[in-house]
Amino acid sequence: MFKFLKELPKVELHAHLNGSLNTNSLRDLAEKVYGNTSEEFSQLCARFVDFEKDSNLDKCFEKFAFVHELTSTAEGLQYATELVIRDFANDNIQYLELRTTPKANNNYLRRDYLRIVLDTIKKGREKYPNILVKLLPSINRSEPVAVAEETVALAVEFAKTDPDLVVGIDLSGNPAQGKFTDFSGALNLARKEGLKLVIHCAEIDNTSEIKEMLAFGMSRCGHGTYLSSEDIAHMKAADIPIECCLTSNVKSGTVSSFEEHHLKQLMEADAPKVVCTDDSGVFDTTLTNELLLVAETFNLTRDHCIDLTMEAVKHSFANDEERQQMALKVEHYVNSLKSE
Ligand code: 6MZ
Repeated sequence: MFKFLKELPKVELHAHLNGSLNTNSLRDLAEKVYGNTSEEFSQLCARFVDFEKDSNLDKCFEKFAFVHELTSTAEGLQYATELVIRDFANDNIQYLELRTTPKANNNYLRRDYLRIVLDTIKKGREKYPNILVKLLPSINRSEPVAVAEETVALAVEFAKTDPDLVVGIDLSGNPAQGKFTDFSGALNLARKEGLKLVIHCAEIDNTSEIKEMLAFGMSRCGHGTYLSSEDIAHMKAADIPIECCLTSNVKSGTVSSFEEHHLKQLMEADAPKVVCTDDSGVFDTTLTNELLLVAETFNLTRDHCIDLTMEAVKHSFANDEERQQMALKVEHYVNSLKSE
């Protein structure tokens, strides 16, 4: 099963740039930023190992802050983007929707941040021709609304020049912080301008916010851990897929075990769902591993895994032609196995 899943041309729809740097890539990056003999480099490596011990949602956010230090220069950000694309390409991801929160510091403005990431994605097309990458700028709900407004304005502007590359807006960040309704104005503007919305919804138990988010609407739902059966029926009727990230949810403590993951409920209800990594670096996983985990936990066959991949093709923000190409790649792969 591992070989079958590894070689399957997969589709990743929920991946945060700074969360997708695995330990090796972080080492490569730290070496590039600080040089491997510097004191900073040894200190960074020691801190990283420390994060592995035990984990909860707050610890994950500390880990993001740590990774952000390494991508706080233009060179670091550019190299990180390249490494992330490389790692997804090596896992045979044929299509990747990457999300990232534009940041501003002494080295770059939010506009520069997006430009660097977009340029690196474009340059990566030559080096990694088998992976098609799109970008969704993220709003961090723990930052001020003015930052969200700036992010939306930039996303709209960049989408005008690169409509096939900047395809949507993500709302993420620590779900225990910030208030959804504060961001609905900015999100609405993005939607009016034709951007798709992916919203981290029901990652933690917050009934009133879940109601607000579902009433507001979205193209895809991040996590959906605490959706009720009625909410799931609503998602099914509205054809809104739930992006399921098993390792992330279990390691960050929002789901108690793989067996109890809500993906089971979604499959039983025949509700739309996609399997994703979330933060493959922070949670030390890959999409191959996630699909294997799903297959082993819920006794899925190869055909089920293909169906899950085709569901991801359907719910991607690729255009019709790109989706057709993606489906064809999966079909060719399946046919090549039959003739073996
Ligand atoms: C909510 C998350 C997340 O944007 O710096 N992020 N937000 N829930 C999660 N589940 C664990 N995982 C990642 O990537 C890292 C940022 O993505 C969001 C957080 O805002 C985190 O700081 P970027 O590339």
